[in-house]
Amino acid sequence: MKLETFLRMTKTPYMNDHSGQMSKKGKTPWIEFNDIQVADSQFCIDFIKKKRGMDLNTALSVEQRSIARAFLKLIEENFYWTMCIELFCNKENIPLLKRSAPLKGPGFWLYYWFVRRAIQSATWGHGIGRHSVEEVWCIAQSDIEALSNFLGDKKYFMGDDPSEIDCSLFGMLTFLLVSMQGTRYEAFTKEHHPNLVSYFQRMKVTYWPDWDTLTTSSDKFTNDHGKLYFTENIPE
Ligand SMILES: N[C@@H](CCC(=O)N[C@@H](CS)C(=O)NCC(=O)O)C(=O)O
Repeated sequence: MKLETFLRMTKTPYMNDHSGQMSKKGKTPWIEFNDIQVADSQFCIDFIKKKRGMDLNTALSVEQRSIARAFLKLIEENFYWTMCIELFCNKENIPLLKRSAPLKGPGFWLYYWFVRRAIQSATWGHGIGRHSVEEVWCIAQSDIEALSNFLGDKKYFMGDDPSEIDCSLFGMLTFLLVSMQGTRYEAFTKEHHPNLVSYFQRMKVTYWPDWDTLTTSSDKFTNDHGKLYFTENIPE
């Protein structure tokens, strides 16, 4: 979501591949430009910025860039893991996972065991996975509060105009408000931090006018496989 929102924001034509193939680093997302492969959403963004000679952060002061960088890390290196832990390590969310898992029936339990183990191992190394699920929930609430307080009533995270951090924030809010529907994470955000919800809706309408088509026409997204996006519907 982060990378694709960036592509749309910068009107960069792109083609999706939802085959699920991981990058050489074993992660997703990654891009291929001619014969060059770039892995990691931020490296992809930096690569495209350089190739196209563009920067969404030019209007930001040095101080604002530092703040954006700090929030980027809060979103991607901290808050992201709280959501992974809540989804896969809080048994209350098993019904939600069952509805969205790629494998149904007995295959679900294999999927669940595999992903849960991967998350437990990754977060143990990170450190956050050494806390209880309830402690992680407290950390998440502080992150959501910090994001909401900094956003305030601004249109975009850093002010009146969009900048790079909006791609990451929107991506992670999609995880929070769409993929985690029905969880306490979503409920808490809706009840206590509605400005994040309005922001999410604003970003969605602006950069994803085709949201409904994309999310309702196929649960495997195979429909847009191989389709070239020119993103001409996106406003300046
Ligand atoms: N910092 C990386 C994070 C990528 C990442 O963690 N991707 C997850 C999916 S959202 C993944 O590939 N997980 C598979 C794994 O860790 O084995 C980025 O922004 O690209």
